[in-house]
Amino acid sequence: MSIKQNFEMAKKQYGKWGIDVEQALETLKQVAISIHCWQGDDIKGFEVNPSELSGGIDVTGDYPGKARTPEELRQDLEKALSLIPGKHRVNLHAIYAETEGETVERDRLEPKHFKKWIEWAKEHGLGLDYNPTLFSHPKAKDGLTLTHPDPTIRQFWIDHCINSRKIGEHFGKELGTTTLTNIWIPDGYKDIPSDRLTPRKRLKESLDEIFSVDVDSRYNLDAVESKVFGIGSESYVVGSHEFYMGYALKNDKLCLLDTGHFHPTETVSNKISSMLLFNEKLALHVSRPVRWDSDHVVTLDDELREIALELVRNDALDRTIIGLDFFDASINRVAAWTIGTRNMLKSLLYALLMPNDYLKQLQEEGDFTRRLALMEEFKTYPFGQVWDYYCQQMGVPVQEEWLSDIFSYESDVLSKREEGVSVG
Ligand code: RNT
Ligand code: ZN
Repeated sequence: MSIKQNFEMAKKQYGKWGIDVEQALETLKQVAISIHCWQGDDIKGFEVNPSELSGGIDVTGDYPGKARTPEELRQDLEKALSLIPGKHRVNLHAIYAETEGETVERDRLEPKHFKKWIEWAKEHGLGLDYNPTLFSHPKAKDGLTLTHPDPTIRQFWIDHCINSRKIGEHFGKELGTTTLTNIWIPDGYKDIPSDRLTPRKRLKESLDEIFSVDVDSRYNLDAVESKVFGIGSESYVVGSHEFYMGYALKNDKLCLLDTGHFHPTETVSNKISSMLLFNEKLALHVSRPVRWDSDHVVTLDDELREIALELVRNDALDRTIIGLDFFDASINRVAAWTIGTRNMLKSLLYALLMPNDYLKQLQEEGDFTRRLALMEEFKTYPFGQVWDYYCQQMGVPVQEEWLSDIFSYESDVLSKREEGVSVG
């Protein structure tokens, strides 16, 4: 049977439940995922004198072929994007600036250092998102940035965050689509603090200063990303969830929830509805924690589907900025992007093909038997056939066909990178 015939059969099955499959695909088409550029080069960036990765995050593996230059990174992103249905966004970090060999300190970065990224984004119809980089730097060596006791170090990072917001605003203006600029800091302590309050007071003050600079919210939105612990900040993280939830609510900023930044049995899916009751918009870093914030490639697991269901059921796709955040250097990096992003989209399609109104009604009526039975039965409804059809319609490879593209790209492009041509 052809993909189209399979699709027609699937459509009939969903149709029995009043589910409009064509409408679901239309909705899916409108969703832009913010794809993190840092999967392509193990969060190295292109600074003239790069520091080792720090901040309590880690990339493991040494799969050959990582991008060594902005050109290579963009080429790899293009490859991944050609295997993912839809129009998406690319999420940059400050360390991906292009300064043409000149050392530009992070507190001196300007929009012009992202000229090529903007041109590229325009050419490919992509939106851009942005992050100041408050790690992998001599001034972040002791694990403190915006909360450092030394005011000159704090000021350096405050200035960096301010120029980041301006860079975000510039992206938004140039590309005609609002940029999300997200602040994540590693600050915390390995061991039990004797004072939890003072660093948090300082973080509040630093953020107030950063946000006191006017940036047009039509072009740039600000988010703050919390965390529960990191390597070297096991006992205390200044920017905890409660801290940022309070800060964001009071100051009209977005909270960014990273799915790896909570206790292992705490789920982001269960937070979305509460967050959306009190916040106009929400930002996500969809990742996959394995025992800890390990940033594994996103798979189509229960929690991913549950997140997608929350976004769909609560009509929150327009109010949520879905970003990805994983870094795996033990597999082909372009494949990592492809797998993770396709999974994010698959989970949304899965959620769009559920009889969500009826399931809500069953709960209201107290019919928990039917609620459970249907939620389980729908897990094996033919959503894969709808996904295949969608991929075909969108001009990207169907099922695992994309793997052969990846492996030809690996032999034609990625493997050549190891042949000693040293760059940068
Ligand atoms: C770290 C945060 C943060 C980073 C990126 C590189 O724990 O999740 O989002 O992963 O900014
Ligand atoms: Zn994150």
